[in-house]
Amino acid sequence: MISNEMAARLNAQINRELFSAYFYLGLSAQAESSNLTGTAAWFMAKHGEEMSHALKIYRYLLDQDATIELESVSAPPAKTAGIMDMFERTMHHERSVTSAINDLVDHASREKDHATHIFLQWFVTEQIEEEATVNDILGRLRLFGDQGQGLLMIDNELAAAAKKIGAAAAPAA
Ligand code: OFO
Repeated sequence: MISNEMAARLNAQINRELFSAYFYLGLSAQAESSNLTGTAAWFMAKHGEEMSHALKIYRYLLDQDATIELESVSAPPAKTAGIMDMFERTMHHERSVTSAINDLVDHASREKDHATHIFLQWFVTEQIEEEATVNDILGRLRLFGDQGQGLLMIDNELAAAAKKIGAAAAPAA
């Protein structure tokens, strides 16, 4: 059993994860419309990951006998100005999620809620990995360029990375 306050904060995080999924779905659509099929696949894989994050918290709340409160999900941002803008927005977004996760961990500590504190460690680690990945993509875009051959190479790399995300997310046979 967790406190009502902790449950409310985790419900708000479900909403943030659902927004993240929506955010990536929007970017996937924009990338596909620009013929960046690898980038579109990568954002679609991220969409799936974020849905799984929302469901992880959903499951935790139910296991803790807390109430699920689903709120409306905000619209994703308007059209971006190309691949660099997409990943800059992604970086900004992931940093804001990291900050929200850190606030949740702080609150679990204040409440001495050890179960939630342990549960959230997975999200802390996930955010480190996500920020590092996006930082790497941005670095490669700056190095090789966001047009022509450089863009084609990065789009191909993102296609391969999307397959790996999909394989990692697939249930074991
Ligand atoms: Fe949910 O992993 Fe980042 O946002």
